[in-house]
Amino acid sequence: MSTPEQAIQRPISVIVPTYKEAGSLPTLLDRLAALKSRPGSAALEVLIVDDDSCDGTVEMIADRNEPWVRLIVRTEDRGLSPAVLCGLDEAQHDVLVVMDADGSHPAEAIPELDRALSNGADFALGSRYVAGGSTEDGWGVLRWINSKIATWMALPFTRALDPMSGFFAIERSTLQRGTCIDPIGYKIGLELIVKCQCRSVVEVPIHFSTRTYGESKLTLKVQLQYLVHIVRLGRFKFPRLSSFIPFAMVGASGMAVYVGLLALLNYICGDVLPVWLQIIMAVLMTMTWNFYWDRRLAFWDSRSQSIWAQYAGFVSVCAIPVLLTFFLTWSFSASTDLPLAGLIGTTFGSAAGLIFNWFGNRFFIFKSAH
Ligand SMILES: Nc1nc2c(ncn2[C@@H]2O[C@H](COP(=O)(O)OP(=O)(O)O)[C@@H](O)[C@H]2O)c(=O)[nH]1
Ligand SMILES: [Mg+2]
Repeated sequence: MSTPEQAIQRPISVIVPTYKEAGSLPTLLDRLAALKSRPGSAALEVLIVDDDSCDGTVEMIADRNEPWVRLIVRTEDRGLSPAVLCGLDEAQHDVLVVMDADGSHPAEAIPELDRALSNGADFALGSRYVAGGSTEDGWGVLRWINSKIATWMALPFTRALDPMSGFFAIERSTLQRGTCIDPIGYKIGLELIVKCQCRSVVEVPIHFSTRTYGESKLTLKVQLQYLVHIVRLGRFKFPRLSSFIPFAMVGASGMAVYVGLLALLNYICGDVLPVWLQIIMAVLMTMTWNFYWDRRLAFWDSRSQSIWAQYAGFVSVCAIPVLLTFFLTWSFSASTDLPLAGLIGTTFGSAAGLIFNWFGNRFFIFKSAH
């Protein structure tokens, strides 16, 4: 935990995104004022970045009339992450701290976060899960599980125990390393750790209090956005793997589609269509299925190119495994049911195609934009 009377060593800008936090803000500002007035403290500015809450926030800040507190009211591009980015942009000092307005984050830990940066960390996190950190009793089990799963999903990007924390500090020079910072979702801290290539992430233990006023804005929609965020971070940090894994998964789904189509075609028109034609129809439809999903999920970064040229290229690259699938299915169909023959055919065809098709498509057809 932070030492109670530690002074602020370097000028710091504290960014506080707010939405309907008029009830919580006075206490936070009092705590920040107490921190600022510690003997020997360097300058502290606070930027309240409010998304036009219309709840008295503007009047309250005006009444307090504290020159070190700046209010920015945003009316467009609302959302937590854009608000934080706006605050980071407007901040005057080189040490930047982001925290919630709701009282969950102890302002008194700010000097400790700054000290971690001074000692060489790229990123300092106020952490609930590092030794010495805690969450207030009464944190529901569901919220705890939710937080743990989210943390687990962030493991490919950071070993930090609490990367979901909205309480963090970063130096401007580190922030400026960030490329393509994408303000989707809630986890701007995780976004900055990845995009600003923060290698040394230090966690400062904090006691995370439950908010006293207002409600959490962590809705189900926000949690779904987190999944999209993780996928995007994966594409940024591990572009090849993020292409190959979906490609393999689409390939596996294609096997099921192929066998299902053969069963369906055989059931509906087995008496009128020759087997070879049923197989060709199933092969073509499966290839189109794979093309559609591969283009969306595996080769997402080259979707600006012509879809028809890509389709033609995809079909040519897949020709050998597709022919293998066709001939195996056809020859086994003489001695067994068509769907089972299809399963044998597609197993060998897909195995042959997995590496060959991926390399062919990745390097010749869907050329990466980066
Ligand atoms: N400017 C802005 N702030 C937001 C928005 N959503 C949440 N916040 C603020 O971001 C901080 C974190 O939100 P909170 O609801 O406490 O999330 P939780 O701590 O995960 O429950 C709080 O200070 C909120 O007021 C938003 O859309 N715009
Ligand atoms: Mg909060």
